[in-house]
Amino acid sequence: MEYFEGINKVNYEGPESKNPLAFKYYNPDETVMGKSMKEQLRFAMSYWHTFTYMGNDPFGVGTMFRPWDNTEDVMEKAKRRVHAAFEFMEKLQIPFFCFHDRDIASEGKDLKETNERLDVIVPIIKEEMGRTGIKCLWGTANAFSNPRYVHGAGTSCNATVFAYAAAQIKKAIEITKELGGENYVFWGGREGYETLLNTDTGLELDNFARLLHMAVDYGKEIGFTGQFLIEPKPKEPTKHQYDTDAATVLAFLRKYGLEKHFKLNIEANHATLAMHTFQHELNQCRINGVFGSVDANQGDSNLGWDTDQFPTNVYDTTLAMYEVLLAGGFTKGGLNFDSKVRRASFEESDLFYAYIAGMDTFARGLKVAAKLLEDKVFENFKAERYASYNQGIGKGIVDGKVGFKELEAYALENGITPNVSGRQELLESILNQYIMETK
Ligand code: XLS
Ligand code: NI
Ligand code: NI
Repeated sequence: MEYFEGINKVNYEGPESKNPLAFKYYNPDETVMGKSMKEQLRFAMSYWHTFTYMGNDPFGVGTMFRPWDNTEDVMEKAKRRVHAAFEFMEKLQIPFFCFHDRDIASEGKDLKETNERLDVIVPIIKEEMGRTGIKCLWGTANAFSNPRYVHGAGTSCNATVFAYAAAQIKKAIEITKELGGENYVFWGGREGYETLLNTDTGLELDNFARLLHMAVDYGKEIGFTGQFLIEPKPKEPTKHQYDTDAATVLAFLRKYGLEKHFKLNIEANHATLAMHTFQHELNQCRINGVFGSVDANQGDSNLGWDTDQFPTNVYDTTLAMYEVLLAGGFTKGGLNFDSKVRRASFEESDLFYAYIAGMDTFARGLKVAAKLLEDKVFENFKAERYASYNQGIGKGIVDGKVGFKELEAYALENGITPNVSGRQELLESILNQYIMETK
């Protein structure tokens, strides 16, 4: 059965095309910095936003009535979603998908039945992967939706809930391995607090680290070779999420000796909720050697919550891809569209327009970023700006050859050489020129 009737495979037609169902900038086979765009960008579909989100919001029920959901039988629905998802990815030439355990099969009456449901669906997904060549970028456990996680999962005050979460994550790692997932993600949905009046943050964080160590140990035990990732977010659903931003996560990983086992999955809208730019979060991962993967989306600067919109801002994708390229590009990670169509964009075709917009925006960002790097626009400027550390007293500082006494003697003797302008506006106008003129 075909779910997206009347929509054919989406192809690259170039920037002159007016066809809404064609790529204008994403040309999968075109080489950019030594790799095809397909390899550079490693696009992934999010199973949840694309195949389980119905358009519900805090004020109203779903607006999206999908043809694949047209059955009361939950397992039949789960199977139809698999077929619809692979038809969708094939038509959009998306090479990867990401999923939560509960996206692919809903929970049964108990853990045993829930796991049995997964065991029915996973082989069907595997078969579709074999048929299409589409791969799994990452899997994760949804340890935040069910009411049992009201006080958290790994950070719950209730030890039996901790045990249940561990059991759920164990199974999620197993199925991610079974599907050849290249990464396994932790997003601590309810790992945070609403008030310190009832919260032992010390114990909660220790326990969360214990859970992550158990996951790493179990992954080794079963031969899971994927990369473990942790995804920062500052707020939502709790008032304060422990994994607030890249710097906070890094400090946590280092405190508990987890930094060798984890890299970060940076989501654009989470960066902006933390009052950072998307580029800043990627930059912090890069300089600390923990850049892993990206959840591609964008927020709305007028709204203070996680809107998970499809990315359409070329300025942001350019600067994000600039950091990704500086980090050496994606290895196991990729660009997962953790993005959802607006509630009023309820037709199936909107899913296609949304992904095309997101893929084209990142493809364009990649090309501009590559050109900026090739021409060393900012790199040359930075090299010049910090040149005083290459010789004389600057070199002494960098090499650890001088201390306060030598520096005092130097300052008394020499004073300072005059500062020069940071040239921000000039650099911004050059960036604009590259965004507008790069072919
Ligand atoms: C929610 C998160 C979630 C993770 C996976 O805000 O972004 O979608 O990516 O659990
Ligand atoms: Ni995400
Ligand atoms: Ni988000």
